[in-house]
Amino acid sequence: MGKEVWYITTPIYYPSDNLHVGHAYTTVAADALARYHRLLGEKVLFVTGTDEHGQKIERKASEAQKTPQAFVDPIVAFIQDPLWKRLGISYDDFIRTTQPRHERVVQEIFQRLLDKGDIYKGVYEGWYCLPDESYWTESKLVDGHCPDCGRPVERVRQESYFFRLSRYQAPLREYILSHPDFIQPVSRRNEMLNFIDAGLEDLSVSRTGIRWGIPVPSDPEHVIYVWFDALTNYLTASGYLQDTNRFETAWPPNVQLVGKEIVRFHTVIWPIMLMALDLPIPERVFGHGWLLIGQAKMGKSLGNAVDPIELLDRYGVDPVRYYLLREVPFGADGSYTEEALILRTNVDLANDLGNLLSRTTAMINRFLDGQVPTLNAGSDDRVLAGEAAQVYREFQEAMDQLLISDALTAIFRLVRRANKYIEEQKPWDLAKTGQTEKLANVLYGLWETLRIVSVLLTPFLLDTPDRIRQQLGLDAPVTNIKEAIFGYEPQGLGIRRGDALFPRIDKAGEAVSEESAPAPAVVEDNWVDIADFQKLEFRVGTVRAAEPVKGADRLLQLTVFDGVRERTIVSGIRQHYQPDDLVGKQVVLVANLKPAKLRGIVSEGMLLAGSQGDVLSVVTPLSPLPDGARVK
Ligand code: ME8
Repeated sequence: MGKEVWYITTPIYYPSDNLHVGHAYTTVAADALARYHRLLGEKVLFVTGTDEHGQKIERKASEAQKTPQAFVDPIVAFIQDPLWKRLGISYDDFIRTTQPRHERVVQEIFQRLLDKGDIYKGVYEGWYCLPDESYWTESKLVDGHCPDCGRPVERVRQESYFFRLSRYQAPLREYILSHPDFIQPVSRRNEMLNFIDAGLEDLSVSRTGIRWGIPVPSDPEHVIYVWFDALTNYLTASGYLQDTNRFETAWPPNVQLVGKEIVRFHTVIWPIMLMALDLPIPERVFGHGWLLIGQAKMGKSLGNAVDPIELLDRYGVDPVRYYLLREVPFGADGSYTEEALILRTNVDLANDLGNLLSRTTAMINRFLDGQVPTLNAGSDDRVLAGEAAQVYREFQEAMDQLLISDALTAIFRLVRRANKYIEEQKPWDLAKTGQTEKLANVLYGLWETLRIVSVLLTPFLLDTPDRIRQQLGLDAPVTNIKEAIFGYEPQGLGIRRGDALFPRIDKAGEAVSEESAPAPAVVEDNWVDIADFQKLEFRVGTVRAAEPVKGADRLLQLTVFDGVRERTIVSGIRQHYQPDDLVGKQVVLVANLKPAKLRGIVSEGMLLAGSQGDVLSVVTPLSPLPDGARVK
């Protein structure tokens, strides 16, 4: 027996509150990697779960006047279903640190290290950061606050058990240097080496005075430190001390995904625990970046957390998964915005991918009676075959390095190449001029590209690959990544055109129905000539008077001086401005708009204003300009 299972973990999350999009980010990424490895034909163990002990949960529960267990149970149930269920998280095991299987393992490990002398009893005097559940010495504090999160720390002085980190400082350093893949990305590796070189002090691994945790077996007044408890979850879930077969085939983890703020726990304390237990150390700990709202980390404590369930309700699971996996290069910090999610969905999924499918199936219907052509051996057109082969290589390289966003970028490059190929080959001309053999080859290439894309997208998206395959006339779901090789022979298959793959989403987050959707066209269709733009005359003017239009609760009547004369302009901004707000302000007007009668008043022009959803703002020059100045 040996290692034959590909083992991947996420952090186990604190069920102190509902989880947010930041937690979904790590978990969806781990899920995509797990699905990818299953498609490689590997056995996979994908573990996620919840970290339920500790003082923070104890306090929250008491605020809610519940026992800690009664407090966390519904939160954990919600994480499993609907949260992870709807996001399609294909975990093989969900570990809770309150499960008896885990408590046994934590106690056993603690006792072993105590027996071995790696844990000893002493007195702890120092500082504790409650939100991070981490200990700090005076010298590490920054202005008296936690050096990690900047929040206030609490003074602690008590009898405590200590874990002899200091004994392992040199071996850990040596291990990190001789295993360049252990800590990724490289920047975090350097950070950790610096941290270690500053000196490792023995770590307090027990607390008295709190009850919500796993007791030290030989001294139950002491509760085991929550991070010692939490890190052990990876051992418990692999079957350590319980299921030898499971453990020996799975250990050590191939990839442990964590957010960058907990890399230190996972690359200092954790490997030292394993060294002390004589166990192999994980292959890779990957510390990814943060999703930010503006400049700040999205998080529970800052009150800027975005609820993933709301996004799922609004956009559906595949756009949400796609956005999380594609938007930010894995490793770096990145801004989260809903606008970017909408843009990704509209541009990549609805426009590029959706159009390729709809154009390809429409042309096979029209020109070949819906019969999927087979590959003509005589064809020397290798354009799409070559691009597909290149993309497949890049995709695999990227996935092996956990560069998930790069893998998706490669796939969508293939999609865009195929769209461009349609423009180059002009199948409609080939049909018109009777070049049937060439036409069949071109349409085969497009069909085959879409089939390959459906294979490559399988780790990332849930039902989209099958929906593509359905329209292509394929019934079987993807089972192996090797299916992404160009040259499939579609014997006797027929196209089954269906709905648009992704409806476009308008700015308010509503799916735009097909009928009212602007033609999902290439961007160039929206371009205007400079000559067209110059036909419009924008000028600066000053509002001299403003009053409501009687009987129209949206309209204001404005008198605007345009540098030459006063004009009357009727504008639909009454719900956003009081008349007095506008008097004396400069505005930009469309000066050559044909006058029109509104509610019996002749309006001689129009004001520029921007709006989105419920907000509206009239456009004004940043610094004053002479009235009549042209805006262009
Ligand atoms: O730290 N951007 O749990 P936790 C990206 N229980 N990822 C984010 C994020 C953001 N804004 N916010 C959270 C704990 N995450 C411990 C872990 S493991 C043995 C114990 C993700 O509930 C990211 O993976 O605070 C981060 O490391 C984790 O959630 C923290 O979750």
